[in-house]
Amino acid sequence: MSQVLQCADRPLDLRCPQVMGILNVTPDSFSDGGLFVSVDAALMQTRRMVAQGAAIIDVGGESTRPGATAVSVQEELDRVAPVVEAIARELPPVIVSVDTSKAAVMTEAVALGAGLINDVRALREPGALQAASDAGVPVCLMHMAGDDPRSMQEDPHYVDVVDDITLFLRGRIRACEAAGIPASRLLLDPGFGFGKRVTHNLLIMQRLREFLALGKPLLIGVSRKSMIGAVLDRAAHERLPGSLALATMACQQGAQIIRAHDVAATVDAVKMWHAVRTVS
Ligand code: 7PM
Repeated sequence: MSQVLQCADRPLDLRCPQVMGILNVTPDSFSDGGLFVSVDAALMQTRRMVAQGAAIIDVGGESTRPGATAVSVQEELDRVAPVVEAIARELPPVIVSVDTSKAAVMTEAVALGAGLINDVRALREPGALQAASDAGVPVCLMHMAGDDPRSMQEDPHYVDVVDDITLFLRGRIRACEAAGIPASRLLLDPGFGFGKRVTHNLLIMQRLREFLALGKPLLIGVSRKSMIGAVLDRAAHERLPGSLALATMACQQGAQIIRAHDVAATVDAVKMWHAVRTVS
Protein backbone atom coordinates (compact mmCIF):
# COMPACT_ATOMS: atom_id res chain seq x y z
CA MET A 1 0.00 0.00 0.00
CA SER A 2 1.49 3.32 -1.06
CA GLN A 3 2.09 5.91 1.66
CA VAL A 4 1.17 8.88 -0.48
CA LEU A 5 -2.07 8.95 -2.43
CA GLN A 6 -2.03 11.26 -5.42
CA CYS A 7 -5.36 13.17 -5.57
CA ALA A 8 -5.27 14.94 -8.95
CA ASP A 9 -2.47 17.50 -8.48
CA ARG A 10 -2.38 17.17 -4.68
CA PRO A 11 -0.59 14.54 -2.57
CA LEU A 12 -2.25 13.01 0.49
CA ASP A 13 0.20 11.73 3.10
CA LEU A 14 -1.20 8.52 4.59
CA ARG A 15 1.74 7.81 6.91
CA CYS A 16 -0.33 9.39 9.68
CA PRO A 17 -4.14 9.44 9.83
CA GLN A 18 -5.75 12.40 8.09
CA VAL A 19 -9.00 14.17 8.84
CA MET A 20 -11.68 14.75 6.21
CA GLY A 21 -13.95 17.67 7.13
CA ILE A 22 -17.63 17.40 6.21
CA LEU A 23 -19.14 20.21 4.16
CA ASN A 24 -22.84 19.83 3.46
CA VAL A 25 -24.07 21.94 0.61
CA THR A 26 -27.69 20.94 0.76
CA PRO A 27 -29.93 24.02 0.77
CA ASP A 28 -31.18 23.39 4.30
CA SER A 29 -27.66 23.98 5.61
CA PHE A 30 -26.68 27.10 3.62
CA SER A 31 -29.54 28.86 2.05
CA ASP A 32 -31.60 31.85 1.63
CA GLY A 33 -34.99 30.32 1.35
CA GLY A 34 -33.95 26.79 0.40
CA LEU A 35 -33.24 27.41 -3.28
CA PHE A 36 -29.51 27.83 -3.58
CA VAL A 37 -26.29 27.23 -1.74
CA SER A 38 -24.14 30.10 -0.57
CA VAL A 39 -20.59 29.71 -1.87
CA ASP A 40 -19.38 32.32 0.63
CA ALA A 41 -20.74 30.42 3.61
CA ALA A 42 -19.24 27.20 2.28
CA LEU A 43 -15.85 28.86 1.79
CA MET A 44 -15.95 30.35 5.27
CA GLN A 45 -16.61 26.98 6.86
CA THR A 46 -13.94 25.38 4.67
CA ARG A 47 -11.31 27.96 5.68
CA ARG A 48 -12.03 27.18 9.31
CA MET A 49 -11.74 23.42 8.79
CA VAL A 50 -8.48 23.85 6.84
CA ALA A 51 -7.04 26.06 9.61
CA GLN A 52 -8.01 23.34 12.10
CA GLY A 53 -6.03 20.75 10.16
CA ALA A 54 -8.39 19.07 7.71
CA ALA A 55 -6.46 17.58 4.77
CA ILE A 56 -9.62 16.87 2.78
CA ILE A 57 -12.98 18.63 2.48
CA ASP A 58 -15.88 16.34 1.57
CA VAL A 59 -18.43 18.33 -0.42
CA GLY A 60 -21.85 16.70 -0.55
CA GLY A 61 -25.00 17.93 -2.25
CA GLU A 62 -27.23 14.90 -1.85
CA SER A 63 -28.60 14.17 1.58
CA THR A 64 -28.07 10.48 2.32
CA ARG A 65 -30.21 10.75 5.45
CA PRO A 66 -32.63 7.85 5.76
CA GLY A 67 -35.90 9.11 4.30
CA ALA A 68 -34.36 12.03 2.40
CA THR A 69 -35.75 12.81 -1.01
CA ALA A 70 -33.70 12.14 -4.13
CA VAL A 71 -31.97 15.03 -5.87
CA SER A 72 -31.75 15.50 -9.66
CA VAL A 73 -28.39 15.60 -11.46
CA GLN A 74 -28.88 19.28 -12.29
CA GLU A 75 -29.78 20.22 -8.75
CA GLU A 76 -26.81 18.36 -7.30
CA LEU A 77 -24.50 19.98 -9.87
CA ASP A 78 -25.88 23.43 -9.09
CA ARG A 79 -25.12 22.90 -5.40
CA VAL A 80 -21.75 21.21 -5.64
CA ALA A 81 -19.96 22.64 -8.70
CA PRO A 82 -19.52 26.28 -7.55
CA VAL A 83 -18.31 25.17 -4.13
CA VAL A 84 -15.84 22.57 -5.48
CA GLU A 85 -14.47 25.12 -7.92
CA ALA A 86 -14.09 27.86 -5.29
CA ILE A 87 -12.33 25.61 -2.76
CA ALA A 88 -10.00 24.08 -5.34
CA ARG A 89 -9.10 27.54 -6.61
CA GLU A 90 -8.70 29.35 -3.29
CA LEU A 91 -7.53 26.77 -0.80
CA PRO A 92 -4.74 24.56 -2.06
CA PRO A 93 -3.24 22.29 -0.80
CA VAL A 94 -6.50 21.03 0.69
CA ILE A 95 -8.00 18.17 -1.31
CA VAL A 96 -11.61 18.48 -2.41
CA SER A 97 -13.61 15.27 -2.19
CA VAL A 98 -16.94 15.07 -3.99
CA ASP A 99 -19.56 13.03 -2.12
CA THR A 100 -21.76 11.81 -4.95
CA SER A 101 -23.09 8.70 -6.68
CA LYS A 102 -23.86 10.39 -9.99
CA ALA A 103 -21.52 9.98 -12.97
CA ALA A 104 -22.13 13.49 -14.30
CA VAL A 105 -21.40 15.06 -10.92
CA MET A 106 -18.16 13.07 -10.60
CA THR A 107 -17.01 14.15 -14.06
CA GLU A 108 -17.84 17.82 -13.56
CA ALA A 109 -16.44 18.05 -10.03
CA VAL A 110 -13.12 16.51 -11.04
CA ALA A 111 -12.93 18.85 -14.05
CA LEU A 112 -13.37 21.74 -11.57
CA GLY A 113 -10.57 20.52 -9.30
CA ALA A 114 -11.91 17.75 -7.04
CA GLY A 115 -9.16 15.25 -6.20
CA LEU A 116 -11.21 12.43 -4.69
CA ILE A 117 -14.56 10.75 -5.34
CA ASN A 118 -16.49 9.59 -2.24
CA ASP A 119 -19.38 7.38 -3.28
CA VAL A 120 -21.68 5.87 -0.64
CA ARG A 121 -23.03 3.60 -3.42
CA ALA A 122 -19.55 2.37 -4.41
CA LEU A 123 -19.94 3.21 -8.13
CA ARG A 124 -23.12 1.17 -8.60
CA GLU A 125 -25.12 3.91 -10.37
CA PRO A 126 -25.26 3.89 -14.21
CA GLY A 127 -22.06 5.24 -15.76
CA ALA A 128 -20.32 5.78 -12.42
CA LEU A 129 -17.60 3.15 -12.92
CA GLN A 130 -16.66 4.62 -16.28
CA ALA A 131 -16.85 8.21 -15.05
CA ALA A 132 -14.58 7.45 -12.08
CA SER A 133 -12.19 5.54 -14.31
CA ASP A 134 -11.98 8.44 -16.76
CA ALA A 135 -11.68 11.02 -13.96
CA GLY A 136 -8.38 9.46 -12.90
CA VAL A 137 -8.63 10.38 -9.19
CA PRO A 138 -8.85 8.07 -6.15
CA VAL A 139 -12.27 6.68 -5.22
CA CYS A 140 -13.66 5.72 -1.82
CA LEU A 141 -15.95 2.70 -2.11
CA MET A 142 -18.42 2.58 0.78
CA HIS A 143 -20.65 -0.30 1.82
CA MET A 144 -24.36 0.36 2.06
CA ALA A 145 -26.97 -2.36 2.54
CA GLY A 146 -28.95 -2.06 -0.69
CA ASP A 147 -28.57 1.06 -2.78
CA ASP A 148 -31.17 3.42 -1.38
CA PRO A 149 -30.66 5.41 1.86
CA ARG A 150 -34.43 5.78 2.03
CA SER A 151 -34.93 2.09 2.68
CA MET A 152 -31.56 0.85 3.94
CA GLN A 153 -32.54 0.87 7.62
CA GLU A 154 -35.78 -1.06 7.12
CA ASP A 155 -34.54 -4.55 7.97
CA PRO A 156 -30.76 -4.80 7.81
CA HIS A 157 -29.69 -8.42 7.95
CA TYR A 158 -26.27 -10.07 7.75
CA VAL A 159 -24.92 -13.58 8.15
CA ASP A 160 -21.72 -12.07 9.56
CA VAL A 161 -21.63 -8.31 9.23
CA VAL A 162 -17.84 -7.99 8.75
CA ASP A 163 -17.58 -10.93 6.36
CA ASP A 164 -20.59 -9.75 4.34
CA ILE A 165 -19.18 -6.21 3.99
CA THR A 166 -15.78 -7.64 3.05
CA LEU A 167 -17.39 -9.76 0.34
CA PHE A 168 -19.28 -6.74 -1.02
CA LEU A 169 -16.17 -4.55 -1.05
CA ARG A 170 -14.13 -7.27 -2.73
CA GLY A 171 -16.76 -7.42 -5.49
CA ARG A 172 -16.67 -3.65 -5.96
CA ILE A 173 -12.83 -3.68 -6.10
CA ARG A 174 -13.10 -6.26 -8.91
CA ALA A 175 -15.67 -4.16 -10.76
CA CYS A 176 -13.36 -1.14 -10.49
CA GLU A 177 -10.39 -3.08 -11.76
CA ALA A 178 -12.47 -4.37 -14.69
CA ALA A 179 -13.39 -0.75 -15.47
CA GLY A 180 -9.72 0.21 -15.61
CA ILE A 181 -9.40 1.89 -12.21
CA PRO A 182 -5.95 1.05 -10.86
CA ALA A 183 -5.97 -0.84 -7.53
CA SER A 184 -3.76 1.88 -6.06
CA ARG A 185 -6.53 4.42 -6.54
CA LEU A 186 -9.09 2.73 -4.26
CA LEU A 187 -10.05 3.45 -0.65
CA LEU A 188 -12.58 1.43 1.35
CA ASP A 189 -15.21 2.31 3.95
CA PRO A 190 -17.50 -0.12 5.83
CA GLY A 191 -20.23 2.54 5.90
CA PHE A 192 -21.17 3.00 9.56
CA GLY A 193 -24.90 3.61 9.83
CA PHE A 194 -25.75 2.70 6.26
CA GLY A 195 -28.14 -0.22 6.64
CA LYS A 196 -26.79 -1.36 10.01
CA ARG A 197 -28.29 -1.84 13.45
CA VAL A 198 -26.45 -0.56 16.51
CA THR A 199 -24.92 -3.97 17.21
CA HIS A 200 -23.76 -4.21 13.58
CA ASN A 201 -22.00 -0.84 13.90
CA LEU A 202 -20.34 -1.85 17.17
CA LEU A 203 -19.16 -5.14 15.68
CA ILE A 204 -17.72 -3.35 12.65
CA MET A 205 -15.68 -1.14 14.98
CA GLN A 206 -14.65 -4.07 17.18
CA ARG A 207 -13.32 -5.90 14.10
CA LEU A 208 -12.28 -2.97 11.90
CA ARG A 209 -8.73 -4.30 11.45
CA GLU A 210 -10.13 -7.25 9.47
CA PHE A 211 -10.83 -4.92 6.53
CA LEU A 212 -7.09 -4.26 6.21
CA ALA A 213 -6.87 -7.71 4.58
CA LEU A 214 -8.34 -6.08 1.46
CA GLY A 215 -5.09 -4.13 1.13
CA LYS A 216 -6.55 -0.63 0.74
CA PRO A 217 -6.53 2.47 2.92
CA LEU A 218 -9.61 2.68 5.17
CA LEU A 219 -11.80 5.74 5.48
CA ILE A 220 -14.15 5.85 8.48
CA GLY A 221 -17.21 7.99 9.13
CA VAL A 222 -18.54 7.78 12.69
CA SER A 223 -18.89 11.47 13.51
CA ARG A 224 -22.12 12.16 15.47
CA LYS A 225 -23.72 8.97 14.13
CA SER A 226 -26.78 7.37 15.67
CA MET A 227 -24.83 4.40 17.09
CA ILE A 228 -23.31 6.93 19.52
CA GLY A 229 -26.74 8.34 20.29
CA ALA A 230 -28.04 4.84 20.94
CA VAL A 231 -25.25 3.78 23.30
CA LEU A 232 -24.94 7.08 25.19
CA ASP A 233 -28.48 8.41 24.86
CA ARG A 234 -27.19 11.70 23.42
CA ALA A 235 -28.62 14.09 20.83
CA ALA A 236 -26.49 14.74 17.71
CA HIS A 237 -24.84 17.87 19.15
CA GLU A 238 -23.77 15.95 22.28
CA ARG A 239 -21.92 13.17 20.47
CA LEU A 240 -18.39 14.60 20.20
CA PRO A 241 -16.80 12.57 23.03
CA GLY A 242 -18.32 9.39 21.61
CA SER A 243 -17.14 10.36 18.12
CA LEU A 244 -13.58 10.92 19.35
CA ALA A 245 -13.49 7.60 21.20
CA LEU A 246 -14.51 5.81 18.00
CA ALA A 247 -12.09 7.83 15.84
CA THR A 248 -9.23 6.82 18.13
CA MET A 249 -10.26 3.15 18.02
CA ALA A 250 -10.34 3.38 14.22
CA CYS A 251 -6.80 4.83 14.11
CA GLN A 252 -5.56 2.11 16.45
CA GLN A 253 -6.87 -0.51 14.02
CA GLY A 254 -5.26 1.07 10.96
CA ALA A 255 -7.83 3.52 9.57
CA GLN A 256 -6.09 6.26 7.63
CA ILE A 257 -8.82 8.83 6.99
CA ILE A 258 -11.36 9.99 9.57
CA ARG A 259 -14.41 11.80 8.21
CA ALA A 260 -15.65 14.30 10.79
CA HIS A 261 -17.84 17.32 11.50
CA ASP A 262 -15.70 18.55 14.43
CA VAL A 263 -12.34 18.94 12.73
CA ALA A 264 -10.30 20.64 15.49
CA ALA A 265 -11.20 18.07 18.13
CA THR A 266 -10.74 15.15 15.73
CA VAL A 267 -7.30 16.41 14.63
CA ASP A 268 -6.27 16.61 18.31
CA ALA A 269 -7.42 13.03 18.93
CA VAL A 270 -5.61 11.73 15.85
CA LYS A 271 -2.41 13.65 16.67
CA MET A 272 -2.43 12.34 20.24
CA TRP A 273 -2.87 8.80 18.97
CA HIS A 274 -0.04 9.30 16.47
CA ALA A 275 2.35 10.68 19.10
CA VAL A 276 1.88 7.58 21.21
CA ARG A 277 2.15 5.32 18.18
CA THR A 278 5.47 6.77 17.01
CA VAL A 279 7.35 7.55 20.25
CA SER A 280 10.49 5.53 20.88
C1 7PM B 1 -27.88 11.78 7.78
C2 7PM B 1 -27.50 10.46 7.87
C3 7PM B 1 -27.02 12.75 7.38
C4 7PM B 1 -26.22 10.10 7.55
C5 7PM B 1 -25.73 12.40 7.06
C6 7PM B 1 -25.35 11.07 7.14
C7 7PM B 1 -20.38 8.66 5.31
C8 7PM B 1 -20.22 9.24 4.06
C9 7PM B 1 -22.00 10.04 5.01
C10 7PM B 1 -19.44 7.66 5.75
C11 7PM B 1 -18.33 7.99 3.65
C12 7PM B 1 -23.10 11.39 7.88
C13 7PM B 1 -23.96 10.65 6.88
N1 7PM B 1 -21.48 9.18 5.89
N2 7PM B 1 -19.21 8.92 3.23
N3 7PM B 1 -21.24 10.10 3.88
N4 7PM B 1 -18.45 7.37 4.87
N5 7PM B 1 -17.30 7.64 2.85
O1 7PM B 1 -23.30 11.10 9.09
O2 7PM B 1 -19.53 7.07 6.82
O3 7PM B 1 -22.31 12.26 7.54
S1 7PM B 1 -23.44 10.95 5.22
